[in-house]
Amino acid sequence: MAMVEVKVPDIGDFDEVGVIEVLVKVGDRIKVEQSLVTVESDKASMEIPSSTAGVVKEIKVAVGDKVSEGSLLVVVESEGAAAPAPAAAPVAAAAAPAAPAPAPAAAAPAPVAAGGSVTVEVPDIGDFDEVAVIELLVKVGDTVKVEQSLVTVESDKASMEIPSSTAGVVEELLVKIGDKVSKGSALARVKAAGSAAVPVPAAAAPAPVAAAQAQPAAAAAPAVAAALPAHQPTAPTGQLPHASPSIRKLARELGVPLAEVKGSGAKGRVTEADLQGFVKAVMAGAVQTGAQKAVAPAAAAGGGTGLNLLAWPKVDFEKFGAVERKELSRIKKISGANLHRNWVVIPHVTNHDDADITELEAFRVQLNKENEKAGIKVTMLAFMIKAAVAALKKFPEFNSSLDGDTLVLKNYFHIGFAADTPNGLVVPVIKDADKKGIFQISAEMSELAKKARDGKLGPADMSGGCFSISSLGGIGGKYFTPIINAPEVAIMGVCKSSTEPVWDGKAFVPRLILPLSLSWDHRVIDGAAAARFNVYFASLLSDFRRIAL
Ligand code: CAO
Repeated sequence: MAMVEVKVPDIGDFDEVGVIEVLVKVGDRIKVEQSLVTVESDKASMEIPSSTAGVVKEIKVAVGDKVSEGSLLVVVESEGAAAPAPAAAPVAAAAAPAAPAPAPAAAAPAPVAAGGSVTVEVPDIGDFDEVAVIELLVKVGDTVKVEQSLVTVESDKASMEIPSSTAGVVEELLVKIGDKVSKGSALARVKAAGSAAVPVPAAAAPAPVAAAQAQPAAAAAPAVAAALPAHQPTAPTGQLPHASPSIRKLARELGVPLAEVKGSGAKGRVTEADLQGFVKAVMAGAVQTGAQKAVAPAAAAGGGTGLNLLAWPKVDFEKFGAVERKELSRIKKISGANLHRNWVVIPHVTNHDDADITELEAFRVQLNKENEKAGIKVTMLAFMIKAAVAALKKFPEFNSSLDGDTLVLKNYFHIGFAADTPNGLVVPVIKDADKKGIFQISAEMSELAKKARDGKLGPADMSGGCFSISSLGGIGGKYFTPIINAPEVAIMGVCKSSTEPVWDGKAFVPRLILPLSLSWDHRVIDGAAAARFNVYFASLLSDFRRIAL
């Protein structure tokens, strides 16, 4: 058994390229041609294979290291011939799965056509001959820069993006997906930028570079697993996602775990639209990345923005006693994902205050007595919905949503109320509460609460809310910190009223006190405004006549 140093072979234009994945670990038994690391330039990624079969004894590179031809990658205890092979030779002989980046040499001649149009052709792409176009990266009308990739081509071992030799506007695409191209094939007609089309001279033409291609059958094919927001390569899982270098790069920039994206392109290839769809679904809470599911997002290496959390504790509960396992309800899964996002994304602050509802409660009881026969029961929540409308009118920033850096101020007053159901929490919305009286609000609330308990609420019943109230008053408690129901910017939490001694200036008198907890988004609302909102809201409940002022 001999120790063999496996080094980076001649990889053409790949010089000082970053290692983005280490695909093996110490102790792994590897074959000749098995990929060891993935490196990446700004245009392409490539896997570097082993020239030797054996057991990995040492790994000499880490993610982030820069490597060039001759850089030492791993030390392998060879299982073959005892003599260690010289660095470049075995790798070259090993028929690297990723074709080495061809030299740019003869760039697309880019002849100038009449009217300033340039035909961009396939330059010398080395071993790539009669390769299929698998992706069109631009469309007619797009403005392209020099070196911007126009198409991706693919051989059976690698994929490569072919860049434009000319800046300008794409007038016509001369290839379609599936076409076979070789050196000199016309790719696109580009109306050159500026008055005259100046083709890039051959020597200055950009070099297409090769990209490692998925080897689905290979045992050691890596998975590019990343967590939003940080990329964290993981151990090989057996399947490298099919994607062009630009898509891989975009995925890494966005922190998208490419291995989790379902590809809609040929052979399951991940397209830009697939990536966008995945990101949208994650942001909407409809999909969770593997890392999110594990509640341990990978930390951005030294970036300071990742949640560098410990892995979620994995406990063998059965060891301590009998347990039962119960799948979360559909509502819990959906509301949980939404609450988690809101809690993590929104800088919440909660202000607590009290409202003296002695007179209002007496009025409510009297109203219910008078209207017993009508069958509509009025609870404190209906008054709070009206008070919320009045407070939103007085403090309009509480009736808003953030849209990037823009505040969307609403001129309507739809108030949501949290309803507890056997399957979990839902928030039906009383629409246009400003136009409705206490009885109508009470009737609608009881109808919506029944629908909620029966699991019959539709999306229309729960959308469009401006502000929410979460009342635990029927249950108990003092104060709590409700989570804002995004994209709303504030929520009022209410607990059970109780009779308390209150100093009236001369003596302690018994008063009915309602505890209020207002959570607000500190990106939109300031503490002083929140305190004023609470004071005003409480003053309305203390003397409901003020609502008419
Ligand atoms: N203080 C004291 N008593 C209160 C009260 C308060 N703040 N609010 C309500 N009550 C009383 C009511 O008057 C009623 O008493 P009676 O039966 O003697 O008349 C009793 O509590 C039950 O009220 P209710 O809960 O049926 O009615 P509501 O209008 O107050 O609330 C609803 C309706 C659907 C919001 C409520 O049933 C509910 O689901 N609350 C839970 C909301 C929740 O889970 N929030 C937490 C979200 S964060 O996880």
